[in-house]
Amino acid sequence: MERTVVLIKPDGIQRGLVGEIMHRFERKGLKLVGLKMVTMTDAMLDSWYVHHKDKPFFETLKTFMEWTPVVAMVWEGLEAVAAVRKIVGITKAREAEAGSIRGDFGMSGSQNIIHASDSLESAEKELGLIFNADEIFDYESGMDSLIYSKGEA
Ligand code: FUP
Repeated sequence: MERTVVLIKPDGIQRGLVGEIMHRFERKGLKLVGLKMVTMTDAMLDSWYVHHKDKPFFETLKTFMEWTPVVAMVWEGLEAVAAVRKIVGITKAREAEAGSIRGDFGMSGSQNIIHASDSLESAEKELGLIFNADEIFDYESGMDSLIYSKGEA
């Protein structure tokens, strides 16, 4: 099973979208294995967004991400990285598919409500930046046999 990291960004918190967003992942059949609020620091964001460090929007992005705490979650499931990215939608929210979180709730390409890991490698790195080992939970979910066929997962 894959694990992927999701952040509800400060605009998602301010707009009261936390419950709505979590509901979508739950209904999909993903399993919640980590959840906390965290204030992103400059050092965390330098590492988190290292691929954007030379972009003109980098400082604005960091200021935005430090506006309020974020809600950080780890969701687990079969090919969870790709499944979660689909639910999130593309970066520029005003062009994101209707039905996706960004497509349904956003207009901006920077204040776009939510982050989701874009690969297994990113998920591992992001999980390490935010969560301690004892904040990730291994447990039996009664839902698993309803969500997946025998042997599928
Ligand atoms: P995504 O994986 O969809 O979150 O997109 P990226 O990793 O490319 O970008 C990370 C964040 O940088 C975006 F969510 C918002 C911000 N960004 C901008 O502010 N302007 C841009 O032109 C591109 C990204």
